[in-house]
Amino acid sequence: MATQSAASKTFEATQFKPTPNNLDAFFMPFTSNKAFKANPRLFVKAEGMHYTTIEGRKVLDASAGLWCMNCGHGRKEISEAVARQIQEMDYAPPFNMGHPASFELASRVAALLPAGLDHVFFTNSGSESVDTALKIALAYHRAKGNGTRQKLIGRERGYHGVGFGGISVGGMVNNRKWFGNSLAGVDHLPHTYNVKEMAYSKGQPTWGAHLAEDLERLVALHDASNIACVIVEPVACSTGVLVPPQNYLQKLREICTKHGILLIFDEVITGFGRLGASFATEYFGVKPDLITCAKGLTNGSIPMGAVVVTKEIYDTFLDSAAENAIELFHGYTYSAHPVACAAGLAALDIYKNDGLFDRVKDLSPYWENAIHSLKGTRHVVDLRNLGLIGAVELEPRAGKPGARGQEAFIKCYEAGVLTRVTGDTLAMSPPFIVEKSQIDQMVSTLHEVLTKID
Ligand code: PXG
Repeated sequence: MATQSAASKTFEATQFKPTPNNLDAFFMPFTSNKAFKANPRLFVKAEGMHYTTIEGRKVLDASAGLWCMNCGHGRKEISEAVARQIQEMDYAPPFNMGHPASFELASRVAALLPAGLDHVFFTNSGSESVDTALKIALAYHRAKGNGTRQKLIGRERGYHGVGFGGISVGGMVNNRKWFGNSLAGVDHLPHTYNVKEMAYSKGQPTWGAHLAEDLERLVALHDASNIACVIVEPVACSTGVLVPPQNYLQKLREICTKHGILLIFDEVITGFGRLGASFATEYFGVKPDLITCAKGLTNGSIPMGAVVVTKEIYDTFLDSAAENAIELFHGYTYSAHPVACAAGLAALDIYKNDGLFDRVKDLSPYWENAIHSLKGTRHVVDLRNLGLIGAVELEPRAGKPGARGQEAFIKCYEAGVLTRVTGDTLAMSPPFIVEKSQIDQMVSTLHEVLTKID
């Protein structure tokens, strides 16, 4: 007893001691904590196309935050909807209970997708969407009496978030190698990038559709009766923007259908207009069985993700469960959080009212030309684009992969443009409200920076 009260006294004392106002305690994600804390970059305000730094400097947002602020920053329609909802009802349990906005948002998301992709499960992030989709794929096959279909197929260089499911099907080595063996029962398709065959392709490369046929090799190896699903990003963004070769996704669809394998499109980035269509499925004319999304769903303002499944998948769960039984043993405390739903509904209104998906379509040719105007710039070895996505691939410094990319990223930020960097690739994905003059500013800043750095 005596030691216990001594311990709780110490705890009380530490609870109320003044906290130092420094950068130490926050263990930052996907960041060099040491480098950042030695030279911090802090944003304090965001409006339209710009961030304001703590020093009061304006920075043009060429990356839509982290590919999520599609409508631009500071949208009053969203902040007002969020404020209204949190005052009206701050939370409602999603298990066994409901609230109207969740049903409305599900219908509105389904309405953006091709007929048949019409049932929506809510999550709180892209990573949760991916793990949810993989679990639905496994449970679907089991509900159909095909419980041996357990193998998950991802792709090299794929990024599917950071859950154990996502890193298992993902194919970026640093995101996997630290964390043990991850899930068993996973295999990977080859990635689709080949600089010799496709450097400087505008839009989709003409070479590479045959790479989808590798799925036949995996079917021959594992047997279709053991394979649950294939998950790919229609455009692999985090790995440095790999645009799918013409006809590649169509081929993948055909092979999946032939073997009864579910096809999952991870549209966490491509969903909600990034390509100039509501989703990549519409843009490419290829219909998967499941779609994961997040980011643009709420314009990045409140964390939220979703998984959309076909009527066939949904009906399978409902038809195979006993009366009054739970059909899917999966869900989150914050699935369909009312405040996130309010943000989602407001974001969908903005996309519609401002015609933002069409704006992306209209701006895409200008964007393509702007990106490709960097051909011949010092250090540039490839340029890639689709919709409002662009990538500038730099030649790595000898023996120091990633160093040139990181320096270019920092110098662009110092020159007033926020890009994204992965290895030696700089990616850009501006909000859809971007003006042509701002696209010019992004490209000229990159040109200047690359001309100056070693
Ligand atoms: N799938 C895809 C295709 C993604 O791009 C996730 C899943 C995971 O989402 P969450 O919400 O759990 O982070 C993503 C996320 C970058 C970058 O700069 C990309 C993402 C996240 C952060 C940075 O490339 N994509």
